[in-house]
Amino acid sequence: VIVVLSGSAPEAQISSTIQRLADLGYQSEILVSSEKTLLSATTTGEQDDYSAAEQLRALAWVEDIHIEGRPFKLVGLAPGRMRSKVNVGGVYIGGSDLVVMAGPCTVESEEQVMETARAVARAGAKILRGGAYKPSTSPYSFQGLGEEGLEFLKEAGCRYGLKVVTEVMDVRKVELVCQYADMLQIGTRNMQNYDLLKEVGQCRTPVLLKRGMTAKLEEWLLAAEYIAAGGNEQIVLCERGIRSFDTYTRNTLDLAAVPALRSLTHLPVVVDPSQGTGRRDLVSAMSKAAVAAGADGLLIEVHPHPDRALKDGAQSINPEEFASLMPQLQAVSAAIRS
Ligand SMILES: [Mn+2]
Repeated sequence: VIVVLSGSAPEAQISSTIQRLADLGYQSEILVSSEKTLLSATTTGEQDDYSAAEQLRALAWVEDIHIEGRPFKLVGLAPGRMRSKVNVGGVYIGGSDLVVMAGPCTVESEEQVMETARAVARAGAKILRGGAYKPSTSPYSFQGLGEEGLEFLKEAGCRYGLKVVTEVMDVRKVELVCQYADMLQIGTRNMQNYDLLKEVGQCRTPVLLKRGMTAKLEEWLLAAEYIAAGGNEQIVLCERGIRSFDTYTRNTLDLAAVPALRSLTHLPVVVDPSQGTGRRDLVSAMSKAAVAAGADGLLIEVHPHPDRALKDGAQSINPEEFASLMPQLQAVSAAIRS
């Protein structure tokens, strides 16, 4: 831990900080004493750097605290640690093959799911996506078909040889969703719902953890750490865009996160270009860019009739567009993996 003290900190404040660090189990050393005073604090014990930092922030003269090294004991990339492959019912994410997950934003009807599943399976998708429980900004908006929607997804998956990924929003529904899904999705709004993260940590079903719309990479990885700490290390990270000042696109798709995460974690990373842009005319280009950046897979919204979709039609592509995109994705994948 590096503790930065304000420039004018007198001797008494420096020594009281050193004392406080010692009480917390840290040995410290003064690094620079010209403009600012930096204390480098190390511990040999099991102290949690985050709790120590939290307590040190209470000192008025402490300006900043940097936690060095990798706080992600389980999801962090340690020397010699192999990259994880996540097994979604026999489909491996993080291996040599690009895995495409596709389907409607929302499960609307049995026919809609079947029609989409048939089309995306034929084009080469391996996993069917679709929301049975939908988080909506307004409480009066459509909230999804619930368990009936889960049944349609499972049925479509069985019929067309696709695995199923679907969102779980409620701790009380985790067991139920596990009965239908091959992979549980944690949505952007729930990335920091720690009770839900702990609950899916108790499952043996793989988890697709979307990035919180305002989450830093560190916060995102700590959310993954929660799931892993519960015992479930089958986690795939999904970049889905972050909030920024520009409203031209729905979100700002942070593709730099893909190679950045490569150097921080062994977990596979996939990208959602649909939510990431909010515009169907940008989905194809950003899908290819994501694969070029090293993504292990994609999550793409496909609807048989995007103009009539209940939700996210503006960012959904149709089955024909999806079918013409797939060979291009394979070509990019082959180019960067060669
Ligand atoms: Mn959607």
